[in-house]
Amino acid sequence: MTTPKELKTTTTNTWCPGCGNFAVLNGVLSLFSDLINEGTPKENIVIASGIGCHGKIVDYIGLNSFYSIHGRTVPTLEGIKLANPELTVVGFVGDGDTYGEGLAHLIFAAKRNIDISVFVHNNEVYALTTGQYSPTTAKGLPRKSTPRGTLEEPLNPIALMIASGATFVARAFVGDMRHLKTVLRAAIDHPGFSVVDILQPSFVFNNTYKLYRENCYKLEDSGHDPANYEAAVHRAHEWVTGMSGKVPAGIFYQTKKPTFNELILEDSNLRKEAIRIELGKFIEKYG
Ligand SMILES: Cc1ncc(C[n+]2csc(CCOP(=O)(O)OP(=O)(O)O)c2C)c(N)n1
Ligand SMILES: [Mg+2]
Repeated sequence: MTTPKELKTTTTNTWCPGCGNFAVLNGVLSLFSDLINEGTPKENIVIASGIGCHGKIVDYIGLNSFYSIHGRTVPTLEGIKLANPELTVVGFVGDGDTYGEGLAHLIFAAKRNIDISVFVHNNEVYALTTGQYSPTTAKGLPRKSTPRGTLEEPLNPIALMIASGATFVARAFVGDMRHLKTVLRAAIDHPGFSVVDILQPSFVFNNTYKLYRENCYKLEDSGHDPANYEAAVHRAHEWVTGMSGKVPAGIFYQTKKPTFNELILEDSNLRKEAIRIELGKFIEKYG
């Protein structure tokens, strides 16, 4: 029996008091201990992170981990999964880190449906570097780098991920731990590429706790069917950072497609078979 506490390292935690990252940490410590207790060998879970406040999470979890460079967590996860398909591979990334610096990696991982899970700590700001605007900062919101407000429209990561071919796309809010854990677990259990946009307020640089506590609703309570692509696209456009109104949370879209590892295996088996046939013909002809 492994407890969440046993999976915690003794490293001093340097997140600000009240940071939404604590909820993600506690949620995944509980989730990983569940996986281990259900039979996943501890050494078969591998985690990696990007650069930012979120990235420190790998220091606080006692599992095999890799502290990646800025925006390059997703290719790191892909390499790990390609090298050993037996592993459960999970990444913790930031909105600046992966919706900005490393966005192309995220799109192509979704496109090839590699069986990894990417958890985006979306605090809508560059927190570690003390509050510059990020790809998901609301238009017009003053930030350290944009004191009169950002001029750009925010990115809609949910719509982008569905359009990129992701087979599991969800949103969760750290203010609802039980729901957060359920969504993250469903992402890990999903065979294929899964991405969860986690609304994770930065207590110091972007305190959105009240906003999301008052406005988040659960997709599963609203009759949404995650297997319905058109409905998922519609829900994805219901809300983007800065918009007033209700914020959908839960699984937007889930479907099943062959994973990249399965395709590679099939392709190499087909190639081996083709070589075997050609070799047979050669031996028949020339003895
Ligand atoms: C290549 C590179 N560019 C820029 C930086 C500086 N830098 C460190 S963290 C960060 C932004 C982090 O924002 P986010 O990914 O949202 O993480 P958060 O701190 O909000 O969790 C930046 C720009 C860096 N470390 N490496
Ligand atoms: Mg951030």
